[in-house]
Amino acid sequence: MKRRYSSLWIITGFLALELLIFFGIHYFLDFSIVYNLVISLAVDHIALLLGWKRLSRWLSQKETVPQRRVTDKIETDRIDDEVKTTPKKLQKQIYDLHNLFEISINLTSILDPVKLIQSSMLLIIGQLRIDQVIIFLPSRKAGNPNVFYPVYSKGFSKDLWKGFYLSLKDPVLDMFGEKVLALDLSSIEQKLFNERWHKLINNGIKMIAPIIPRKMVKGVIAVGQKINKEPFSQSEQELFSLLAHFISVAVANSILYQKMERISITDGMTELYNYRYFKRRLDYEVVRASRYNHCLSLVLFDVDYFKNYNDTLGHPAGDAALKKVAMILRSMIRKSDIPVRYGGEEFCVILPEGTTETGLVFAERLRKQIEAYRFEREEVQPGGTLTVSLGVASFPKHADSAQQLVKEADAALYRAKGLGRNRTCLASEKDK
Ligand code: GH3
Ligand code: MG
Ligand code: MG
Repeated sequence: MKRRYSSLWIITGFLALELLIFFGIHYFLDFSIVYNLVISLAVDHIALLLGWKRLSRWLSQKETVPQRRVTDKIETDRIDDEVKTTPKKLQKQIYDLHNLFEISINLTSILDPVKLIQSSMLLIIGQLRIDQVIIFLPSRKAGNPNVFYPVYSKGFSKDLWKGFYLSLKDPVLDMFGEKVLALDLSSIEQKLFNERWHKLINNGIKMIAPIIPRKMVKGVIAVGQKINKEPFSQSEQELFSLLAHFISVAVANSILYQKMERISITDGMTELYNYRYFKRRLDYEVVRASRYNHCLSLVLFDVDYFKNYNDTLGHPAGDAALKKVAMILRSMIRKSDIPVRYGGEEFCVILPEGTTETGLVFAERLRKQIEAYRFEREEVQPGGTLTVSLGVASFPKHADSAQQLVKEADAALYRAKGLGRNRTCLASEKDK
């Protein structure tokens, strides 16, 4: 019954088609295909109506010429379309890959952390076409590596993020895991947001990505909406993940470089600057003092009878005493002063812009401080206490070069030793 009705529909359609062709509508459509298709369906139905089941079965199994023409046309159109669009798509993909390759090379070549952060943020702004970005990193001042403070922000009023921070314990940051993947804040469960996240969202933040230098979240990049206000697409979210990954690698690179640089200029035992750095820095400070007509003071000192302390109490006790001397020295200097382990049990301090008087005053204060400090079993020392002898020389009063300044301070120290130790001697002008 159903079949009969559908056959009636086909015949009606066939007649309607004839009418359309008659009235010239074929001008607008490719009627040859439609016409042939309808004929084939009509033949199929007429065969069924007449009980020619074998013919009907054969017809339904076999793709008829008009049907093949339709599928062929669709396929040809698809191939045509692909031929037209594929080179453009490939060109864009090659361009994007080249672009990303350059970004990665440029970022990893920046070793200065401040420049790296600035370049990273400009990169994010440019690539994602946004105008709001914040980067959160641990603050060395705060001393907690698991709390991130905004170190760079763009597109916000100046004081908006003052006192703001994100904690690694935060459940939202917990979602990052070990992989650098950007998160769309709209896809995160509302109940995970505390008031800090509400502040971020209310100020336009849409996506966040972690900075993971070595499997540990060491910072967060947060971005606002796109300039054209459209939502981020899946590929833009992936791009953000990729950029955050590059930034993470560059940050790891820069941290490693900083560490290597610090190690290369630091004495491992006392954590004061080493002799290599001292030489370089003294040359620089002397040139600077000479250019700006400043003074510069150098204090050189040596532990008295240290061989005795070492031999009596053993090398580890000697090491511990040297560390204590370094600690006392560090506690007494200003930020601009340069404390150095000159070698063995000898130390020195460069006091930039220090006059002869400031050098002398500092040396005496240091001597008294060390004398007063209760070192482990210092009673074994000849005078009953562990002491130091010091020599002070200043530029330009006692020397006109870095080399001569060291020589003069050393000569003064030698004099202090000769005069009985535990004292400070000043380089004499006539020695110049
Ligand atoms: P002076 O008062 O003339 O300076 O006598 P001194 O015994 O301090 O001088 P000397 O040069 O005879 O001995 C220095 C000693 O310092 C010898 C060495 O064993 C010890 N020393 C040097 N560097 C280190 C170190 O890193 N650790 C320890 N424990 N001892 C050190
Ligand atoms: Mg000594
Ligand atoms: Mg010595």
